[in-house]
Amino acid sequence: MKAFIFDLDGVIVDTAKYHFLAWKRIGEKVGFSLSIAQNESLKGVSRKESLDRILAWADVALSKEKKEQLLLEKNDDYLHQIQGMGQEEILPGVLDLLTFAQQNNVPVSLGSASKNATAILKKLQIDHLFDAIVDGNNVTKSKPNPEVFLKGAELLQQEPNNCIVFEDAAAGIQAAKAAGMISIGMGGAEEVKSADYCFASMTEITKEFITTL
Ligand code: B16
Ligand code: MG
Repeated sequence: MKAFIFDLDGVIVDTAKYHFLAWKRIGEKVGFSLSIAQNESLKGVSRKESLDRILAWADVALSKEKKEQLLLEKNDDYLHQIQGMGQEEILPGVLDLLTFAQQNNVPVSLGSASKNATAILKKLQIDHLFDAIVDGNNVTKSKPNPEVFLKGAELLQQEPNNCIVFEDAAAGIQAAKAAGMISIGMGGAEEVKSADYCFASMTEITKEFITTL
């Protein structure tokens, strides 16, 4: 049986809307209005890299100290928004797939760019369903670099071509492909159509499909 690597934001839980709001407010502080399309391209991208891209779009140069301050403000805003988050926010079909994995001895890793990933998995009460967690705290290169997924495979002691990556972002699909893994694009956005397989929701992924893979 193959191993599963799950992205977090946009695959397990829809935290993308909270990231968007927080980045939009940071953008406004430097006189910039972040569009939905621009936000889409930030999905799966690390916090620091996201700020750099926003500042480049805004054509604004800031000192290192000011950037650090904005990064803290963005994260405080985001954490405040997800404060009350619980199991009810897990996206449909996710618990089923994680349970299927556990019952069938399929190794499971998280492969997320978020530095808040472990705290979020705990809030959702599903951290015990992961054999390995690789997140923004364990990697030096942001998706589309494959580091986050390759580390996940290593921790699970799996060959990359034996791993299936569930991703909702263009940068994540590129990372999965660069890692030599099977990619499954989630959410139905145009940006993930380059994945090996695409599903609007995890409820559409049948056990037969997984077994065939
Ligand atoms: P944080 P993923 C990514 O998570 C998000 O898609 C992206 O919007 C965010 O900037 C990044 O995590 C960093 O998150 O600020 O919490 O460290 O989709 O790779 O799970
Ligand atoms: Mg994501």
